[in-house]
Amino acid sequence: MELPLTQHIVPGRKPLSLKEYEKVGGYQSVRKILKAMTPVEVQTLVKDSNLKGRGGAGFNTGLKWSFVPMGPEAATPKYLVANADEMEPGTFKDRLLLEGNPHQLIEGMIVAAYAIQATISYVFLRWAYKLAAQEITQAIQEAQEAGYLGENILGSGFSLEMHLHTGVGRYMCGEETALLNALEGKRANPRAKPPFPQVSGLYGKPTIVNNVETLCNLPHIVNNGAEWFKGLSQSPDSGTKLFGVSGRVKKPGCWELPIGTTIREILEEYAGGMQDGYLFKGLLPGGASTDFLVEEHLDLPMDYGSIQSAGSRMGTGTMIILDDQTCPVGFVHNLQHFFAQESCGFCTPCREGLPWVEKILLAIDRGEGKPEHLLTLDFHTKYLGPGNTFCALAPGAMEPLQSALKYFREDFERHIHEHHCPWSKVWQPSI
Ligand code: L3W
Repeated sequence: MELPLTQHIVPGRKPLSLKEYEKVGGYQSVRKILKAMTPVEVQTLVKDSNLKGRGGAGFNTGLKWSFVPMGPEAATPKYLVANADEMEPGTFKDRLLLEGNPHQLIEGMIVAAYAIQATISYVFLRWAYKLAAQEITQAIQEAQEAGYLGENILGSGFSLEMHLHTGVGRYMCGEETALLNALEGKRANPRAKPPFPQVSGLYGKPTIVNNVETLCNLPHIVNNGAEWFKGLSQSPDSGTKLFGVSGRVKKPGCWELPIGTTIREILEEYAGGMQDGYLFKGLLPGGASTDFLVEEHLDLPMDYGSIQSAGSRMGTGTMIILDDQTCPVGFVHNLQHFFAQESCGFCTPCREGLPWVEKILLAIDRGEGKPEHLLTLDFHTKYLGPGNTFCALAPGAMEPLQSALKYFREDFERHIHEHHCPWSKVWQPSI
């Protein structure tokens, strides 16, 4: 099985230098598009490949690009931003790509920028990714010196500048419009959509924000074609995906696998199954802002449609495992603590609702819960759900809560009726 994204990444080894990367075919896609393809042909190729956004939402990448105004009357400059603000709990896939092969990201960014005719690009990097910052800085410099970035790239007439921007460590900046506000030096509140950034983004100009993993797929699609990319997958969604597993499994980690690999295969063959003495209870399939899946879902393929049909989302594809010795109330309380803390405070339901949810969960976890608390939590999963808040943060936060109330309701009830946490003598997540 070909591993396009991670084939040159060796854990613990320094990433390929520019020269080494070129030797294994690096930057060939840039030469190809600049010589032989129009921007719209690149857009069409990527649309045909059915590449979907790997940041969590799964929106068709080529389709998103096609909303950018093209032609001589289009506003300039246009911008491209790589969303490298990876802060979704349990998610560590982009880090692997950033630290492992930064030239692959730069190459993908040149392809994306050419497709939409952007002339200025940014890597918006999570503050804590210090090693990635060093690697990217060096790779940008090497690419610049070799003529892959800057004025008149490889004599094509196409120019692109690239800058590294480091965030200050807020989850909110992963939302594309909050990210753009932060890049402009403003508070990272989300903006109303529409207008979408494709039309009015950074400084009001057409802007594409793509996730790191999404961008890293582009050189391979250009080099090998849309049909090749579709053939990598075991499902109607194309390509491979970085899948991760954290929790009490034998070998937590991150692996590039065909989209459509079953959850069971990822858990048992790659993550080595549950640690001795622990049983599987449930999992969040793609970061913390997705709904729990349970035993009956383990044979589902990890693809956008299959996971959605089970009432959840593939999200970032990095699973968090809940085991039988971890209290589900404490687990969900821990997540709500994170979401409440990371709310930007701009819209009232999110600012006021998330801390209230957190407070109720803490009370239940301490054995101070009341039966009516469960109804208040049920109400909040609707009140903070899609359509009632300004962005996806609070609706995302409600996904693990609503599914925990569905699958583990008896555990919540036991806390309330027994006036203590039944897991209190075993390991508890710390906050
Ligand atoms: C034009 C339309 N463009 C959507 C574009 C939109 C964006 C992309 C996806 O959140 C999710 C969130 C997290 N015309 C369009 C359109 N677009 N409709 O498509 O948009 P959207 O709104 O569906 O999602 P989003 O706001 O980008 C992403 C979830 O991913 N997640 C992970 C998040 C991870 C981080 C991180 O680590 N930094 O944030 C996990 O599940 O909860 O639901 O480009 O412009 N009609």
